[in-house]
Amino acid sequence: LQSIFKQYSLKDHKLEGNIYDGKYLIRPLSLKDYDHGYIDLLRQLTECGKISYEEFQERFYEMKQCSNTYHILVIEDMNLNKKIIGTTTLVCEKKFIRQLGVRGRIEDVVIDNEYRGQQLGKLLVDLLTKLAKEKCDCYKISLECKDNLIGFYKQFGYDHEDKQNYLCQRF
Ligand code: 16G
Repeated sequence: LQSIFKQYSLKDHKLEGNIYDGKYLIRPLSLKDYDHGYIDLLRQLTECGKISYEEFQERFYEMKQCSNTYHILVIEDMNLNKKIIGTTTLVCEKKFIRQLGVRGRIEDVVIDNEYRGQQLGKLLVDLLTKLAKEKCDCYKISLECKDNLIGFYKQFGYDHEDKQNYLCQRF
């Protein structure tokens, strides 16, 4: 991922290496982020329950072992004790269909309430969408969102598909 950042150029945003605007560091999730508010940030999206460091570590390594599958980016506030203030995940699901195709999913997009309005979410979603297309060879990419965010995601090319419905069952 580091090399992607270096090559990546955005028309509307500055991204030099993996430093954005001199204030934020954009990089893959690391184990240390447990102590810098990563789980609390996820709580702004949905419930997380109690997660001990050992549990976090176990899940982290489980994901890491699935090569080229979980790409979790975080944004660290370099001026505020490395606090994690944004995250987005790209999951690349391997398939047999579509000539051993890969399907991308954008998941768990969260920007801390206090950091909204700086286009940080846009940066992460744009970056991971391009990564899915250009580097992970996904044949399609999808996401689920609330009504009020449809406009936000449309700017990256996401839209309703006539031939598909989103069905869900909760346990
Ligand atoms: C949103 C998220 C999804 C997340 C879910 C959690 C995006 C684009 N979508 O739909 O990734 O997993 O919320 O809500 O970030 P839940 O706990 O009710 O499933």
